[in-house]
Amino acid sequence: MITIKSEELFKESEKHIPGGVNSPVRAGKAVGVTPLIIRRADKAHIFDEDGNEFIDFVGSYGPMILGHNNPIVKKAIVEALEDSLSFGAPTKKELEMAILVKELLPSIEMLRMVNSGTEATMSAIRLARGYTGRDKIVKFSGNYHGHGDSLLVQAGSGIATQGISSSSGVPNSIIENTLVLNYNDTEQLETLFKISGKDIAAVIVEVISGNMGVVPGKFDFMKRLREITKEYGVILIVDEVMTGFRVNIGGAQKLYEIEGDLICLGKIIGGGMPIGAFGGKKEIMEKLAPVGEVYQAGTLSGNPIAITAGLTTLNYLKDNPKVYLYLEELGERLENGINLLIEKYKIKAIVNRVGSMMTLFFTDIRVTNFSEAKTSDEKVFARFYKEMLISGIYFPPSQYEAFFLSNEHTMSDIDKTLICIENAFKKINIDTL
Ligand code: KE4
Repeated sequence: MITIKSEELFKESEKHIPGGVNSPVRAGKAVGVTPLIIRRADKAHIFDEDGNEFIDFVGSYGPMILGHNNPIVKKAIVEALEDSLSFGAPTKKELEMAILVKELLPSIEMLRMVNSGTEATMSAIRLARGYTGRDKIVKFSGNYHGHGDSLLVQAGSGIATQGISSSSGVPNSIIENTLVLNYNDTEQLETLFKISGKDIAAVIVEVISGNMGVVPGKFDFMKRLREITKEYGVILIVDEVMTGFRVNIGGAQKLYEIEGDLICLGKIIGGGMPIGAFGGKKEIMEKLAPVGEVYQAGTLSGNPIAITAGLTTLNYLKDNPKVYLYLEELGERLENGINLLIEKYKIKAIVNRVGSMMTLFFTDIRVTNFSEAKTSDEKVFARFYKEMLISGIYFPPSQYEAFFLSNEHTMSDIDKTLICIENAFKKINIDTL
């Protein structure tokens, strides 16, 4: 694989952009690979500046559920461009988006658009604190909710990859109000609430985690979390930035039949354009300026072009429910194929999957929380990652990220991927002999 142009361009980028990237996980530090400079993508394939072609399982870390270059989304954006890019004023499209999201996610009575998942979670935390008058928040180790100060504690995703337990630059006065529990640990949850329940403003949770790798929430844990937050008047913030419209048109809330008080959205809601959103109960949301006294704002919030991309994507998913059946078929084929290969080559690895998001952990124990995820052999993952890249398979460059499938992946893409995985397992086996 020739990567001359990528190497030259990345070397230059490192002089002008910290680490050469605009988001740390892309730097590939955890796998020891110089990032490829991507030129374009189409359907389920991505192409770098040297013309190498890959089957794409990153999908921009979630948004590209309809695949790249979707003609319907593209046409809608081109038409919207005729009316200019941004006004800084209310538009009909924002209203359409709010009504559609409320229809798809009944737990949302009112919605506020922002420009990223981080803005959504950061704003939801501030709103919960403003509504309850309490300061403490609870998150779970391995859950990542973006880079808002209160939430950069024992986070997953890029933090897990970087091995940073919390970021520098965040004052202790902020962190001391953030309590961290083990994911899926009901006993610890009960104990904390007995001691501090009445001081907690909010619990924020990924009902299906995607940022320590894919780790589904246990049903009884999530049910108890919803009950105990209600008992203590604590706002339950369900972070569906990754799972919203991904695992089901109704998100993880639908699969788990629980309703958060506030819900955070991102990724798919923007269809590939920068969008986040948060919403929930009317009585809470109306605490937001200009109605209430919790301030939150954004120059490009509800940007008409971004909304067009998101609205077109969500309407397509709503009108074509068979997309989720197809994504399940693809995911099942890939998961079953990998499990057969793990068995055949006696590889220390397990697969966690929910629908079209999945992770191959190089460990031989069940992964139900962050400490179990961290038993994975990151060196073997790095070896696996490199072998797959050389074979034309583009996975996220971290053991603690999810692979994503799209409506444009084909069964032959899956079968080709499984052949590449088999070759990688053979080489890993030789290494570990
Ligand atoms: P953004 O600010 O990156 O749009 O969203 C933050 C966020 C919030 N909540 C959840 C559950 C998320 O997964 C994310 C962002 N996810 C990571 C991928 N694990 C984004 C990739 C990156 O940081 O480059």
